[in-house]
Amino acid sequence: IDLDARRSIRSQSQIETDATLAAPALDAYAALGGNTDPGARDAAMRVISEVKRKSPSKGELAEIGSPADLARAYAAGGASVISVLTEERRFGGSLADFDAVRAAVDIPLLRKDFTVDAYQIHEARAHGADLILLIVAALDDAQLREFLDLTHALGMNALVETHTEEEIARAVKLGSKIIGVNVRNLKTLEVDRGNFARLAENIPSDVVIVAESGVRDVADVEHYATHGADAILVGEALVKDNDPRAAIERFID
Ligand code: IGP
Repeated sequence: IDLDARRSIRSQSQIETDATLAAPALDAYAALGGNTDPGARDAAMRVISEVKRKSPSKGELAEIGSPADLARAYAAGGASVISVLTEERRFGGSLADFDAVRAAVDIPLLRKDFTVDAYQIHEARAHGADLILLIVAALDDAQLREFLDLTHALGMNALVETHTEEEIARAVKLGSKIIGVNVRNLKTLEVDRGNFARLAENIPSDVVIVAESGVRDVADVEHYATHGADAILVGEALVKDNDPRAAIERFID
């Protein structure tokens, strides 16, 4: 991403100011069923439904005419959080998509992008985000700690994405409250749902566990639920469905 171009349009100090002016962030941890007292948790499955136009592995997924209409269908179906991809080059997303969804629904929103600079965290908050994505594989411990602290200081939560036992150990050590286990291999882009059970075992019970990628149908949801997922993150299957509201209803039934 061209952060220098973004900074020349809206300076670092301006974005920091704008972040403080946004309406307070919603509690995505609670919306996903999280509780610092694990005994007080319910067993319901939560859905993070994603506005996703295209992907590096599949190309164009769906013609999304109105991200706002899609988001309203997601919320009506019972999604707990909506994820909006803002990465432009590979995923065809934008902050304009995010703004349209923010104006349309009042549930917590995930600004889904590759976070590599604190600027993007202030920017997410300035646009009304409640949750941001931090990918452990792309950050060292010092960055991960700095970004988590900033996210929490701005009142938001982070979805901390992992792919391996080592990454989970780092995410836990640094105090992540919401950990995503992405079963899509970063190098081959292949989905291996069988990895989820082994990985999720290593996550403590006060952390919200999100199963990411490859949810096609109710059987996949049940698979992830059986192996400890508190929530699922679903993109492709929902944007391709002509009735995404009904699809989410089936997932959380
Ligand atoms: C959704 P799927 O298979 O339901 O479309 O996957 C989500 O997990 C995927 O979009 C994703 C992603 C990411 C996209 C997971 N981590 C990081 C961009 C960046």
